[in-house]
Amino acid sequence: MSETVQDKVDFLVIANRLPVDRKIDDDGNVSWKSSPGGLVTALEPVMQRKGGAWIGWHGAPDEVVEPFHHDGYDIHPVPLSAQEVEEYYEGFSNATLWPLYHDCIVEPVFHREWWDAFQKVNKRFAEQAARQASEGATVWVQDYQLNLVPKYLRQMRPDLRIGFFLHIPFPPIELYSRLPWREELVEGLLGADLVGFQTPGAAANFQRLAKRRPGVTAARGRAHTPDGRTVVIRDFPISIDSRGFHELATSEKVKAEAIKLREDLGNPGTIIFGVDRLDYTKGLRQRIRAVGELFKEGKLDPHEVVFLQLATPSRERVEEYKILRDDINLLVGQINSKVGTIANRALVYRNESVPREVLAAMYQVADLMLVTPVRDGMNLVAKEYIACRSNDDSALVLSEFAGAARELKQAYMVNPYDIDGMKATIMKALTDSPKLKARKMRAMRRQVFDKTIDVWADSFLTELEGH
Ligand code: GDG
Repeated sequence: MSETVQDKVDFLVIANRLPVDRKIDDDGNVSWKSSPGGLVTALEPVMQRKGGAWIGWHGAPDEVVEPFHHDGYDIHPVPLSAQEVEEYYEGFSNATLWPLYHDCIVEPVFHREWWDAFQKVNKRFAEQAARQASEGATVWVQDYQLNLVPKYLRQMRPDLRIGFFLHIPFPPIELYSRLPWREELVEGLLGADLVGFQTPGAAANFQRLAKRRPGVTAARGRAHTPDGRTVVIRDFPISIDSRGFHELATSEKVKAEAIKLREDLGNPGTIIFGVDRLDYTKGLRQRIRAVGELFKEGKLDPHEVVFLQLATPSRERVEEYKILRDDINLLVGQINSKVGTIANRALVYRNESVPREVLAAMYQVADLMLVTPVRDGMNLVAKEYIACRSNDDSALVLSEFAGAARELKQAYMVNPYDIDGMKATIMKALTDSPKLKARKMRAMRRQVFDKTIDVWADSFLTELEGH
């Protein structure tokens, strides 16, 4: 396979971010390392097989980076100015679409300048793809930041096969209709041949909207457009590299890390664990309140039980995320001042990102995993926990509002808005018989090892290429 950047390729992925991070060593040499993540793991072999290219932003504003070849495929960095990062990414993507698509948990902000930037940047991504795609190539567009790319790309290159996958939920029509640019965004997705969602409910919401467009008919997962095309609308629940996670979690390095972690936590009898990006969709306020109350009421003994919550910093320049960070700090402080012991804290809160090995060790030591989003497209953390566990005496508490709830049916389900219900379910999950817990874990493990990330990628691409 060629080591230089190819002129045209048959397979392209377009995502807001590139799958690589820049590393600069002490002598100033620059290299690019694959950023570990489910999507990259799933798509790397596909691109190597097809000779593909990945189009995305490299992460530094106001900088043009030349295309380069990386690990068997081409990388085409798309430049963004600092103002575009603010308006297209932090603004329209993360303060308009993100809250709107997550059921308006916080008020979406609508700014016309952000919309202008969103269109401009989406056009730039589409132009880059149009230049790089060979005749009849397959292009796979990822996520809400690039909602308009399918339509732009179709206009530029009608010969292409275009797929789009939305990683987050798609809201009901009543909420979606607030968006001043609702027609344009639906048209944007209808430029694709295949539009994939995490759940059938999200696909149905989109189909209902598509049907409202003039000249469009839509039923049973197919929309027919006025220009004579058929757009397939379907769910493709995303997953993880289950075997990869399992191997990592059972490696000697991670086992040693787990022993150290348990010691650092004071060797408690029970460890309850949560890990999320610090995002208001993840139900952190409700979860911390519920566990805090259980400590205060004496149902959980702080000498015996530790609740470890890792919250990875995220979108720190967006207003709602600053508010959330302050709220959580306050809540954690209040709880620990009431129930922490001199020897240890009941609630160990870490607002940082940790290496994968450390995260795997945390999954390893967690007797109970709390995944309680108020809305989530899928939630990979729930699946990672299951994949990392070899010990059956563990339990997963899962929000019914995570896409993962459709697949991990044996989890202890909660409505995160119902604090009392969540407290009761946490106690049940801690005290149920080992036999029952083992049965649940085994059923979920089968699910997670059957439906892996490569099954997801293959089923999407098979559907797209058969279009
Ligand atoms: C979006 C959708 C959908 C977290 N902290 C650390 C760390 N992580 C990793 C986890 C997991 C990933 O980040 C988070 O994935 P989620 O699925 O839980 O959530 P989002 O980031 O909101 O993802 C979601 C997903 O897209 C895929 O389609 O499931 O619904 O919102 O992989 O392990 N990884 C490391 N250190 C950390 O501190 N190494």
